[in-house]
Formats: sequence, C-alpha cells, structure tokens
Amino acid sequence: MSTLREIELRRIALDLVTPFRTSFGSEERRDILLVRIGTSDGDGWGECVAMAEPSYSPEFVDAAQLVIAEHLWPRLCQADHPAAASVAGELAAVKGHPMAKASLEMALLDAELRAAGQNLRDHFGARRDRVPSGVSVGIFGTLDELLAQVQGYVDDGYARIKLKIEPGWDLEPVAAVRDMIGDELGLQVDANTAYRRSDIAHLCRLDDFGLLLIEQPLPEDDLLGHAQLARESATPICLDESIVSWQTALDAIDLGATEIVNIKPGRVGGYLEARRIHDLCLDRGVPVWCGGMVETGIGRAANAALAALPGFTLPGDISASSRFYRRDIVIDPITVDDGHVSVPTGPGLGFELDHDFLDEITTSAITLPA
Ligand code: SMG
Ligand code: MG
Repeated sequence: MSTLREIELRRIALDLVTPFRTSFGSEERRDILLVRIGTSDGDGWGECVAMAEPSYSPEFVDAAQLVIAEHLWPRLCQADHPAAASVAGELAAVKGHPMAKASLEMALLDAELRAAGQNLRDHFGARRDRVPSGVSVGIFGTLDELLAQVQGYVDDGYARIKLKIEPGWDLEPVAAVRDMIGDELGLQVDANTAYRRSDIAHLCRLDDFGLLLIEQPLPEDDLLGHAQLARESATPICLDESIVSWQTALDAIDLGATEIVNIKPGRVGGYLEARRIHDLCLDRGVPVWCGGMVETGIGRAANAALAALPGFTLPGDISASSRFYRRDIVIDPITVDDGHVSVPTGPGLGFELDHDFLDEITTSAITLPA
C-alpha cells in the first residue's frame, strides 16, 4: 500500500502559437497549474485544466491552487488508503472545484500506473491504437483570416473542424467554411453558452450546413432550453459546460437536452467519472467525444487514452500539440497523422516530461508535505 509523501504545485507559462478567441474571451498565453504527487511508490503528474479567468466555468487557476493547498490535499492526506479510485469520495465534502480535484486524481493515477508498469488505455480496457483528431478553430476578425486558418488545418489532415461561434459570427462564417471544405469533412460549432432561448429560430438556420452538432449554445443551467432547441433543430445538440457529473449527464439525456455528449475529465472531476459517463452514454446509445481544454502533452496523452474507449465515436478535440504550442513540456508531443493521433503506450498516463524545458517555463513552485 503506497503512502503519500508530498505534493508539488508548479505553475508554468506557455505562449500560444496564435491567440485563441472564443465567445467568452481571448487568450494568448496560458498560465497552467501542474501537480506532482510524490508517493512511496514513486511520482505521478497531473494537469489542472482551469483557465486564468473564471469565464469557461467558475474555476480559475489561482483558486484551484488555493483549494488544493488548503482544502483538498489536507483531506487526501487524512485518507486511510489514498488511491486514485478513492479521490472523488475522499474529496466529496468539498463542493465544486472539479478541475482541481481531477488534477489530484490524475497525478495519483499516473503514479499508480507507473508503479504497476501499466498504461491508462490498458487500465481502461480500451483497445484502439489511434483516435480521430478534430481541431477547434477560434473566432477571427475577418472571414479571410478564418478561411486561411481552416485551410491550414485541412492541409494538416484533421478529421473534423470545429468553429467557435457567437451572435454576429455564426451563419456567415459557417457557410463560408462549408463552401470551402466541401460536404464530406465533418464540421461542428461551439457557442460556449453565448445564445439565449430567444435565438432558437436563428440557431435552427444552422441546419443548412450539414453540421455534426451544435455544442453548448445556451447557458449551462438551461437544460430545458436545450431540450426545446433539440426538438426544433435538425442538427444534434451536444452539451459541454452543462455536463458536470454522471448525474447531470443522465438528467440531460433523459430530458432530451443533449443528443451527443462532450466528455471533459476536468469538468466532471476526473478521468474515472469521465469513464462512468462514457459507460452511461454507451449504454444509452448516446455518442460521445473527448473535449479539450488546451492541455499540454500531459492532459492530451490522458485524453487520447480515454478516447480509445468504444463509445467515443466522434473525433475529439485532441489536436496536435503544435496546434497551440511551439514547444510542449513532453518529449514526444502528440502529432496528427492521417487525421489521427496515436494513443500513447508508455507507462502511466503515457507521457515523458521534458524536465529542462519545464524548468525554463516554471513561474512558481511550492512543495507541501503529506
Ligand atoms: O483543447 O483543442 C482544445 C480546445 C478545444 O474548444 C476547445 N475547448 O468549450 O470546448 C470548449 C473549449 C474550452 C476551452 S476554450 C479556451
Ligand atoms: Mg465547448
């Protein structure tokens, strides 16, 4: 039985290759919290996907670091048998903060799997060696800029394109991109909650473009609004922000608010809850795909392993490392080949850290004992 020794909370700064604009803001540089947990059986790393500002969800990176240091880590240290599988239960008394909790579970999972010489995909019982790769494309000032960016990704071979939309940037860019890429390539849109129920008729006009899905058009708490839209729109509705747990996934499916589910481990409190949601959706015949939070090679490796499960029938936001970063913090960053990324086969979550580069971009690091 392994025991906890210490936790390191390390912040890194990574520039994006190009600003990433969504309906809730624009980002040029990421401020990322990495978590290393030292155990008697060795170390494991996790990545917290909370952004710098609380604009995708209520979490943000400074708060995540504080809640880990002052509330989550002390609770984990009091557990009789701290293990990845029991993290969610041990931390349930702390409300919310799924991304912070997920990073701890992730680090323990990595440590346990490395100690056992196993990788995450095999731990999940997933079989696929590679998974189809989709790319998420931000909002631009002009259609020309958007089209040039999308053409680059088409040339890179991505298996599908996702366009960020918002009121005033929807029908026209979607029409232009569909026209440029033709009818075959998968295309979908993501509004990050930017619309209201009064926009339902407008959103139904997206039916003209043969989209795979519309992702989270309405606010996260508006399940009935999404159910109404799902009835009126021919394009399937897919929830992202609204799905914060197995229970909300079940409720959203039963209400008819989501016909496809975006699974993001950070948003639901960890990879084990993400797996449970996958199992639920597989059982219900609801297709799922793996979302992205602009992760480094740590998170992307784990996402690829998750997406190797059989219910992930749509391409995920698991783009190449180079889509966002000039240099990654792992030795073998994820690349896209023939529209797919390889599922890592190394031990643990499957990545190997580039420690020199990691040290170079570290902005702060604190280590707390168990
Ligand atoms: O990681 O490839 C990625 C980005 C995918 O669009 C993406 N994520 O709502 O799905 C989403 C967004 C959340 C993060 S935007 C900064
Ligand atoms: Mg989304």
